[in-house]
Amino acid sequence: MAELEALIFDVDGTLADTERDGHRIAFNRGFGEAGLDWEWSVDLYGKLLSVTGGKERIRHYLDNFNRAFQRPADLEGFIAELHRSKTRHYMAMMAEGVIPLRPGVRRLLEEARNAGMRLAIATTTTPQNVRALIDSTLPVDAVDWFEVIGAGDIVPNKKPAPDIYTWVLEALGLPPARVIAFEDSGHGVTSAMASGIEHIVVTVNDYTAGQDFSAATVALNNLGGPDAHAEPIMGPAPTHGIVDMAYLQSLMSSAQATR
Ligand code: XBP
Ligand code: MG
Repeated sequence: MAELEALIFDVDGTLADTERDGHRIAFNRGFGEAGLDWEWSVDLYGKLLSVTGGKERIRHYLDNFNRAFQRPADLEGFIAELHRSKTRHYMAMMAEGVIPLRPGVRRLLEEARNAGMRLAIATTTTPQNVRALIDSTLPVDAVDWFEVIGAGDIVPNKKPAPDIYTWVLEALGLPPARVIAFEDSGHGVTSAMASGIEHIVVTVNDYTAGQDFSAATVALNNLGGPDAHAEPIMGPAPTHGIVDMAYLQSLMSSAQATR
C-alpha cells in the first residue's frame, strides 16, 4: 500500500475564505487608488473566479465585462501595476487579521506535523499573499511548517493546468500516489488530478458549492472542529465529524482497495 507522506494545501478558499472579503476588496481598493470607477460586486466576482490569478482575472474582466474601457498602450504594464497595488492592499488587510482560517485547518496542520507528515502549498496566488495569511493566522515561524511553497508566477500556467502541483511534487521528490491534495474548487481538483494526484479532499465554500467534484475522493463542508462538524457532500463521512489523520489514511486505503 502506498504510504501517505505529504499533505498539499491550496490556499484561497481552502485554508481560508479569502476571495469574497479579501481578494475582492483588495482589487476594488486597488482600482479606487488608480482612479478607476470599477467595482467588483460579490456576484460579479463569482463569475470572474472562472479565471485564476489576479492579473489574468483583470484581463478577463476587461475582455468580457468592461469592453468600453479605453485601454492604455501598455496594457500589460497597466495591469501589472494595478495588481501590485491590489497585492499591497491585500497584505495590509491580512496584517489586520480580517480573515480567519477555516474550521479545522489549524488542528489538522498541527496533527499532521505531530504525525511526521510533510506539508506543502500549491496555489495560484502571489507568494507574499500566502506569507501574509500564514503570519496573521498561525504561530510565529509557521511558514516553516511548509517544506515547499509553490505559488503564483513560478510556473507558466496557473490552475486548472497541472503545473503548480507538478512543481510541488518535484520539489518534495514524491510520486503523486504518496500525497493528498486539499482544494476548494473545480479548477483546483482538475489541476491536482492532471498532475497525477489520486487523493483529493475538497472543502467547498459559497463560491464553489455548486461545482462538479466527482473526480475528488471526498467533498465536505469543512474539515471539522468542536463547533463545525465535517459533513460529506460526496464520499465517506469522517468519524465524529472531524477530518483527522486516521480519516485521511482510511481514504488512501479504501481508494487502493477498490482499484
Ligand atoms: C486562487 C486565485 C487567486 C486569487 C488572487 O485560486 O485564483 O488568483 O484570487 O491571487 P486557487 P493574485 O485557490 O485555485 O489557487 O491576485 O495574487 O493572483
Ligand atoms: Mg482555491
